[in-house]
Amino acid sequence: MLDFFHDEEPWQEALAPGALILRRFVQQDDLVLYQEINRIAMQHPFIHRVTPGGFTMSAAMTGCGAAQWVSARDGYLNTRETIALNQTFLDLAKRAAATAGYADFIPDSCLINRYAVDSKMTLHQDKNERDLTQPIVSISLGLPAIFLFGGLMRSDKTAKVLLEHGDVVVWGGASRLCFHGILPIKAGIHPLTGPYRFNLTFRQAL
Ligand code: MD3
Ligand code: FE
Repeated sequence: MLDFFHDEEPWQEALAPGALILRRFVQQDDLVLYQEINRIAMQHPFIHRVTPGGFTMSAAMTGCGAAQWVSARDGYLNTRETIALNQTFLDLAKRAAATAGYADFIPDSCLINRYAVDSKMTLHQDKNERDLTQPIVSISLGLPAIFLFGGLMRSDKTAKVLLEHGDVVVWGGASRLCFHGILPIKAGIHPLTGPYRFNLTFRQAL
């Protein structure tokens, strides 16, 4: 949605080697993205998966594309009928990756996380994808979140980064295996998404 009162000129922030924040990159596309999330969720409702430690995750998950992430042990599986990655999603993810220097990013899957107030994501690494030379492109919509960005060991110190509506981050190269997480979402109401934050991550999973 183009909104002359609230739209800002996008800008970039280098976060770490291989990690680039594209602030407000999808600000104009927020409505179509949100509508597409809802369309996907009608077919594949958001579900709460269970961590390897046996804890139910507070963020709910759905997705589209070739495979869904099931668990750290099982990795990516095609457990539900495939919903094709639509062209809008693909174009945005590839444009973001190319902007960050990954011209040959070929995403096959999109995971969608939904955070209600107080939902969080514990520090973890994403390493179930087959080709770790491919980056991950993440899109934030709705309520803001404080993102924790660490190093290659869980015990490494973490930096806090605020991720806001319309922000995109490309994670590749030396950042691809860094530990990361999301602090509990603070109460609020976003004009588009209400009491939720959504995060879409585009990946080449298979
Ligand atoms: C850094 N999601 O789905 S997106 C996840 O906001 C996940 O829902 C968070 O971590 C969220 O796995 C963070 C940012 C992100 C995604 C993947 C990364 C950061 C990353 C992979 C490697 C390094
Ligand atoms: Fe992750």
